[in-house]
Amino acid sequence: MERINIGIFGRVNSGKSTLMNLLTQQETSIVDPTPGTTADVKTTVMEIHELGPVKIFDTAGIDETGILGAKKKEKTFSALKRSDIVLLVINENNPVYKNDDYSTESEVLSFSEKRGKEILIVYNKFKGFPCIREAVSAKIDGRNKYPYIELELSERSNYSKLIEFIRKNSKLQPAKTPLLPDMDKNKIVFLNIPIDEETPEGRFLRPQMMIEEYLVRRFVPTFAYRMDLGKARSIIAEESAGEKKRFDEFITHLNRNGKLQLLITDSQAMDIISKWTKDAHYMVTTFSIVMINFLSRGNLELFVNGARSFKDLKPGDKVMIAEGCNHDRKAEDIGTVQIPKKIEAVFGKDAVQVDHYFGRVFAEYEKLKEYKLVIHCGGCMLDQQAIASRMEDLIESGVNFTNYGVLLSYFQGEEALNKVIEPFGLKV
Ligand SMILES: Nc1nc2c(ncn2[C@@H]2O[C@H](COP(=O)(O)OP(=O)(O)OP(=O)(O)O)[C@@H](O)[C@H]2O)c(=O)[nH]1
Ligand code: SF4
Ligand SMILES: [Mg+2]
Repeated sequence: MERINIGIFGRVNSGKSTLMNLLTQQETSIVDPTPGTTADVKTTVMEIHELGPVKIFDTAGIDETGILGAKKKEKTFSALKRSDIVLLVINENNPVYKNDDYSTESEVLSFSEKRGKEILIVYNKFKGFPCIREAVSAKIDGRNKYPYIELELSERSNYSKLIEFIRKNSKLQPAKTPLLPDMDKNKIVFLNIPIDEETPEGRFLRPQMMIEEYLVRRFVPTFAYRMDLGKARSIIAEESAGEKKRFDEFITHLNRNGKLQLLITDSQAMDIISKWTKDAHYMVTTFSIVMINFLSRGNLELFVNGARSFKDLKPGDKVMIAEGCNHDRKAEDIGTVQIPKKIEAVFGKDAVQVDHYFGRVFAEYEKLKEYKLVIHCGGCMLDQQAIASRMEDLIESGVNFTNYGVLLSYFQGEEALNKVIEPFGLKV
């Protein structure tokens, strides 16, 4: 689901968690006078009637020092990168603020500006203390650029004022990137789902479910097919011929009167699909390409350019393979087996170093520069903001990036690559 991400930032004890609880109207985060109570990013998703579906991050104060402070800060900045709206909380009654250099606030503001975030300032008004908002705001926002509100955050009845403040000052709407280009309701989309050993029983994988639901919801008929990849790749001619015959018969049957409009395959079957659909008049693409185009908000072209830079790799270069989740890995896993094998076949054993990053944690910003190419999965377990944050880090670091589906198609030649990006109006 496409949501707006709202991140809460500021110094320790400024009232960030109190703000989280005011927004969610419950004890989502622990609130305590001990500085540094929130150590990790606390995430919650909810529907705010006036704003729609949102994801909210409560973060650790970024003014904490020491090794632990640095670790917390890194997590906080990772949430900042994924936020659409930045709520900067300032405890306007904190006497420390009077003679401060405001480096904490400046750091949040300048980074947020650089990354194009919407910035809103929340002055937390602790009852009974003298207010120094004007003095503070003159220093951090002299030109009154950012919308601000003064509120006692621990007062639950301030909920409506806070929501109204966000709603009034935010121009954001959840992005509406179509998952697929317009499809004809009277023609079929063929879904090739090989179901390998890694596929959990009882459900399809997220991209497969999302695409099937998206099409059926729009009255576009789908045909789900399980290709036996073992047989299709078999060195026993009869076995592969038998599997091809089964595939061809279904395709011919479905494609009577040109009724087949698109075939979407699992990326790992691209070696077979590109051969077996060479002369096809219907379009072909992969689940992972559909996903990365959607998650990158239509920026598939950047991933195509990255795939084409594969040929420029040289011995001694480093490549990163990044996946958005941790899953059980079996024999023919794309990230740990298929792609590293191909790299070895092209550049020689140990010539190009391959590192892996799995899960929500992406490589530290400083480390990214070491890589010549980042190869990312479909990213179905991540949201658009997480993909955007990774892409921005990579673009700033000057590192090329591509995606499983795009690269595996590129390995089949330029013609195969053109074929899978054609549905998105691209051509190399
Ligand atoms: N009276 C009053 N107390 C508040 C208000 N906001 C926060 N506090 C108190 O200030 C203390 C810190 O609040 P938190 O919300 O935990 O602050 P935080 O920014 O999340 O702090 P860390 O997680 O340590 O970074 C708690 O004791 C809160 O009860 C307020 O509006 N009025
Ligand atoms: S996040 Fe990546 S590795 Fe995990 S299931 Fe989705 S596409 Fe596969
Ligand atoms: Mg907190």
